[in-house]
Amino acid sequence: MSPKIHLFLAPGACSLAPHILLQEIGIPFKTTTLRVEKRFPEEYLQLNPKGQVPFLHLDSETITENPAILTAIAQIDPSKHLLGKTDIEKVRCYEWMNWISGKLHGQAFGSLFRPQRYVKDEALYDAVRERSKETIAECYQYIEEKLGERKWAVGDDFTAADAYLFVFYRWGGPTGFSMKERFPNYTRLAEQVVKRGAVSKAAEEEGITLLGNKHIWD
Ligand SMILES: N[C@@H](CCC(=O)N[C@@H](CS)C(=O)NCC(=O)O)C(=O)O
Repeated sequence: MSPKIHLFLAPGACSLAPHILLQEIGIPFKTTTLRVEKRFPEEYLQLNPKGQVPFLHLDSETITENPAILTAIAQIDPSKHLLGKTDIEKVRCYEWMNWISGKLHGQAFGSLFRPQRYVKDEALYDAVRERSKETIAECYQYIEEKLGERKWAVGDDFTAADAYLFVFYRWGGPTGFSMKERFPNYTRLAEQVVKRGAVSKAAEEEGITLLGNKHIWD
């Protein structure tokens, strides 16, 4: 019997990665769209006290944190190999997901969009944002070099790591980075990702453009 699945997301947010994975699996699921750009809606705090999207209801479980959510979704249909095909590919997938969640999202973009997490004094926000841009550039360069000539981030096929990397590729243009010119390997990966039917479906449902600059909220 299929599990009962309900994803809480915000358009174009990091929740796009689990949304893509659910579409890849192709079993029925429900979504609820929340707006989080200003403040996470208070009435949903009882469902996720962390006050963030994504969170996933999987039968009677509530799951938070992208690497955990992506894992839970991938486990629903192991035949899709969304965490890779071999043990070492799985390890590499976790290596990507943890780094994306902690460094690229939490630290780099987190300090750009929400400098108040890092300093109390509003007068210092711009200085924090400036440093964030440098950290984002360093992260993008790391991705660029780590990808090299590879078609996909892990192994020889699409995995959760690609969906998750794609989210932050989308955020690059609107943040002021010339993604195509500066990061051709990352661009190649993003262009592969957008060709997938599952990705178009997720984007259509969220009302976002895939490589445009609408909706990049953190
Ligand atoms: N560590 C969390 C981060 C989730 C996160 O930062 N979500 C953003 C959207 S991309 C959010 O809900 N921001 C609202 C807020 O922090 O108030 C994860 O990986 O799932």
